[in-house]
Amino acid sequence: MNKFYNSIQDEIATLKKNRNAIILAHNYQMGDIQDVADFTGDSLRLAQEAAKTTKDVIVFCGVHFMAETASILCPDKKVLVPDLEAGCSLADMIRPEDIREWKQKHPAGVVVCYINTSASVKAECDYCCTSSNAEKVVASISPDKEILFVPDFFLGTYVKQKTGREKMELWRGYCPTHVLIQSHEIDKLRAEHPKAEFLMHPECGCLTKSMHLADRILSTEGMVRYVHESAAQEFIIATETGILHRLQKDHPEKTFIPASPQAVCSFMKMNDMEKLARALENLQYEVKVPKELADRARLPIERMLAIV
Ligand code: CIZ
Repeated sequence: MNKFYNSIQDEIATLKKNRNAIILAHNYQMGDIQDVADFTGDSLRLAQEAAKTTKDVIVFCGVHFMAETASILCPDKKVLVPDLEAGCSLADMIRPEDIREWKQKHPAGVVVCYINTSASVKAECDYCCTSSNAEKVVASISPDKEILFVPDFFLGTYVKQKTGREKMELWRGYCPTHVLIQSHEIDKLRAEHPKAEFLMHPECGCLTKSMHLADRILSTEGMVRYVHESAAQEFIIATETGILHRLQKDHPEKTFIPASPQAVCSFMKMNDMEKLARALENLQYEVKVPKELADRARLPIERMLAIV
């Protein structure tokens, strides 16, 4: 922290004003970052907020593919990330050449990619989706079409089951954080908190075993909305633990129990207040998707937005 400021929060607020910047924080960011952000949300909501902003600079506190999505949707803005190393293991499990290879073998096939993919993978795909709209996106595709769903196997399994789709191939990618959430932990917590509602993210590795137990299978924004409307006082939350800060802040009167306290994404936690301040001070580190790539990657995102 610079000695001219009383606190790092003060420094960030002053630099943000001087830079005419907006701070966007993903639901999995650390609490102090969520608290200084202008908006906290899932990657889609944040990209939409980015697209609407009149500010000159967007500081995206999340992981790299999220900043890329913001850059694709608002090519004229300066999009910054506090730490360039904050990647996504799930997004790294699929490459553009994997999609091209599948398309060569299935020329009439359609590829649906989860938002957790790089811009270069999105550029090869037909539709993009998030965990809140994957079912609708897949359901909108003609049933005679063969689909490849990438990269999350568990979200794909859930969507395949919900849509009853037969010709749907699933890539075997997974989120290393969500696979840490185990069925036996959930069983134990449910026995200890019989009145708690159990909300599960579709990236959970134990989804196939515990799907029937979940009161709702939801994206992080879906969880935020659901808790707001539910009369329940207690919730077991099966996703990355960062979301608990937002849920607790929105509803101090309710109790939120992480399904697994170990479900912490180390990439998400690479951003911190000091790095956020330096991002604003030095306008670092810019994420800019080159125009030709951005134009191709925007297409599957726009198709998704037209459906949901
Ligand atoms: O779309 C997102 O932000 C992710 C990765 C998860 C979620 O459900 O919010």
